[in-house]
Amino acid sequence: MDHNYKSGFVSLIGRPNVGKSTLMNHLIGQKIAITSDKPQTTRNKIQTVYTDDRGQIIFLDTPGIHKAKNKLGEYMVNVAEHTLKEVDVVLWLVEPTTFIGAGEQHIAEQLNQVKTPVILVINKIDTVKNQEEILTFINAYKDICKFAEIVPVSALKDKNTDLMLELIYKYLPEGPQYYDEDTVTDQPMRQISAELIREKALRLLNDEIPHGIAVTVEKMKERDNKIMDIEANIICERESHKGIIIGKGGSMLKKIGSAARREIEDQLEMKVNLQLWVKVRKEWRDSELYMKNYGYSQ
Ligand code: GDP
Ligand code: K
Ligand code: MG
Repeated sequence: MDHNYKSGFVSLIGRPNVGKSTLMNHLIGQKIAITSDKPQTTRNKIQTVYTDDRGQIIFLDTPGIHKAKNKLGEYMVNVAEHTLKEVDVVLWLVEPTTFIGAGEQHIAEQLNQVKTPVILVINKIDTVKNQEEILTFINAYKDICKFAEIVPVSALKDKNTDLMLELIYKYLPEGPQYYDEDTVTDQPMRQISAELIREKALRLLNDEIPHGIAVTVEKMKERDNKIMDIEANIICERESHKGIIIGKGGSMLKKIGSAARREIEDQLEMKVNLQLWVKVRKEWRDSELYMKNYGYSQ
């Protein structure tokens, strides 16, 4: 390892749906953080590790910074805001627009209070027809926050992401390779499985239900003949939701289960036997005890 090897921690922030998980997944070329078109898909701090010959970047895919509405919301906000001070670089992902809402103002206020260098990443530029417009987005953001660097990218089309990496390395200290180069995440397989099941539920169910859903993996055990037995619970807030999640004759639960199973099999590289159960826990998002149970605490 040469003496210019750099390494450090990068916090990825931005409002829900700007493409944080997409960016992470494309960088490491493997699906770790789940993505969907519904906000607040990412609830936990997920570490992804990017390694190349320049060094190693450890990304924290933080939940969105926003005003908390309940205990789960408070938890997510705390995770995000605490990370800002501890990292070497903050990456702030935004939509390609001059419209700066209360959410962005709130994020800018938090960022102006920390010394950590902030790189503004304007994502989804593949959707911008007139590339000159990008300059107006840049100027709008310059008005509310001080940036070390600004870079327009497309996470989905992998456009400019290497330039973004170069800019990140510029602000990282020389340091050790923290993780083995095959490591792409420190998320235990159990948690990844739970997130994959939750992702399928989010995608297949209609809009009103997903926010109240949590998934717990109760059992994950390998059989002698290379089959992984997994038992998981989908937790929802209402009896009526339970009925919808199960579906007519169990059809919806079956759909969620087989979609999730296929992806878990890809990740584990072995056959999976997945059993799903649906449970009702009223108001779980307002109960600290339940939240601990479902893994939302540190
Ligand atoms: P997160 O909530 O910030 O993690 O956002 P996601 O990664 O889940 O992405 C939200 C939605 O935006 C998904 O439908 C993505 O496919 C889409 N998206 C993400 N990046 C891009 C991009 O560069 N271009 C376009 N057109 N869509 C994107
Ligand atoms: K999302
Ligand atoms: Mg996400």
